[in-house]
Amino acid sequence: MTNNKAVKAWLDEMIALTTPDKVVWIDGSEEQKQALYAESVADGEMIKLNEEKLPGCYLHRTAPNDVARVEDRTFICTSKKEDAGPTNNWEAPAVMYEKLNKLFKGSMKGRTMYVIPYMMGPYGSPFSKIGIELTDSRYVVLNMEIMTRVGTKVMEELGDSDDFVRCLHAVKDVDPENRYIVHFPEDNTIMSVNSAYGGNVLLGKKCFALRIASHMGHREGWMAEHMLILGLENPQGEVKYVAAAFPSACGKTNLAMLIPPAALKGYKVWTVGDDIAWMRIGEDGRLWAVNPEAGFFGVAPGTSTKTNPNALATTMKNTIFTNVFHNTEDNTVWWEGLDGEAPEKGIDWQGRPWTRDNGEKGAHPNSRFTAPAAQCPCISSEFENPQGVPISAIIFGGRRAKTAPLVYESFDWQHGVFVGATMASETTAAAAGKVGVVRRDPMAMIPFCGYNMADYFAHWLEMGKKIPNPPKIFHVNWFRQDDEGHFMWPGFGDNLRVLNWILARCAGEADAKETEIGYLPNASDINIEGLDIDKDVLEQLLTVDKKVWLEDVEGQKEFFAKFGDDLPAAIKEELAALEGRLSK
Ligand code: GTP
Ligand code: SPV
Ligand code: MN
Repeated sequence: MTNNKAVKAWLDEMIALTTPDKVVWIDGSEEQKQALYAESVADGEMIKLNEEKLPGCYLHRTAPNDVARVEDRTFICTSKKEDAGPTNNWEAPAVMYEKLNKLFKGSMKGRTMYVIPYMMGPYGSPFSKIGIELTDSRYVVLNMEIMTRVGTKVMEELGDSDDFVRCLHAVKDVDPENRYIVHFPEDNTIMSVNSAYGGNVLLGKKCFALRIASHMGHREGWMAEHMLILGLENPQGEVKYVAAAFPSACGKTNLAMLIPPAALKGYKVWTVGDDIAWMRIGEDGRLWAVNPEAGFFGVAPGTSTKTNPNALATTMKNTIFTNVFHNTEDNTVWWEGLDGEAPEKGIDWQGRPWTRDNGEKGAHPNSRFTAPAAQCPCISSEFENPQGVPISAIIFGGRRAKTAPLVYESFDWQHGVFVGATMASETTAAAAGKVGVVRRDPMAMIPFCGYNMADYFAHWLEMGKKIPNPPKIFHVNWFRQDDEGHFMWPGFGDNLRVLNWILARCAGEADAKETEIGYLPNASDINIEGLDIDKDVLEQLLTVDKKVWLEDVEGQKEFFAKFGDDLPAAIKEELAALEGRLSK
């Protein structure tokens, strides 16, 4: 299938290691894809859903012990431990290769190896990079066909170059004790074994487009970030782009597709990306971004016609649903938070009979849809633009029941990097482990930074010096709660009210008050026309509680202490300055 010597040599080596019965190249054709779906259905790996209501849609269930990313089984294997840093699991490459080679040995015996050449980023773009994933999972192939650009065209783009990321995945027996998601950034290599779930196995996504790519970006002077990209069109028809980093299951897909509230007529949001942004400095001195992905791997629960109608519309055809509820009445799907009443009965995410009142979740909290971006009703006209889009504002945010106000603006780039570096958020079901625990998650990259995070902060600071017209940096929190545990801000479409303030600040057209943590809007600076919110509540959302913030500073210090002398001086400076302002 190829004359590329580097590809052939690597492929031969991996075939010798895993000994598949058959090797099938993925060409990207519709016929091959349909044949694979048909085989998956025949094997019971996928359930074909109602062709009338959900054409081209399928349901897949993973093993109950394999439903989220596994951060404690994820490794960055650089030759020096300090290059992986204190926030990543590390093992010496030679030791890890030996361990993995044992696990992969004969792992595809009796199975088919699929060879998936894929491109991250638009065709013909200076941003784009190529990977080849070898996998024995049809589920992976069919998801990669949606999430990335795959097939023969990619091999043509690669030509005889050896510049591709080598990705090997084997399902084995999904044994959690021997599950490994391993990155060798110095070798452009990723190896994943004993999982068959999403981010652990769709190696173009978090593994390549964030962990490996962040390492590349550090070396090559660009940025790979866990960010959505959206274009906000105002009533005059002008579009401005923002990129926003929120941790997993904290609202990127929702913000990227938001529908403006009725009172704000004439605004429109265009989606460029919902999870990952690759950003470079453009010739005009601004920061430009592309979405390297071609689809959305979105959280299903909570998605409804009220919260995210655009996501829902995107999933109405050609979509793979993973670990959602199977409504056997009409052979469709359901999840908690979807419109209307729950179905009376059906099959839950574990494949067990379920009734409305049995007290169990029908869909797993991290159940997902995989849908082609091109099907999104609000997909941006710039989605395939090889040059990307110019970014006016960068927004950081997380789930904070307390502490963080609705929105604030950093004083400048350096302070903005500090704001990103001190991000914290409550954990969610997107990763295995406890949910709802506040943890520090700088730039929403703690699970995804492919090198020492102290060097990552330094890279951000360095980029700021190199961008003649850098975006302004903001922080938002849609998840503040009152004493009864209710969300104080309506969120979703109404988040546009905050985006509008942000873009007005970028244009120098909005007021703010200077506080210890940055510039905050006055309550009167946020347009609440048509919104049923107490003035008091809005005031509370826009107040800085110095005592609570000083407690947070202690948490920041504790986190930064991990990095020892590697922590950039500018971050230490900002920390001392913040503490000084709060203590006054
Ligand atoms: P990943 O795909 O894991 O990276 O997640 P994400 O950041 O794209 O999160 P997503 O938009 O899928 O939202 C996750 C959950 O948060 C869903 O259940 C949403 O309904 C909920 N959510 C999103 N935006 C808001 C908001 O503004 N307010 C509230 N209260 N919930 C929100
Ligand atoms: C996330 O967890 O941030 C996701 C889903 O976007 S996964 O692809 O599993 O990483
Ligand atoms: Mn994500």
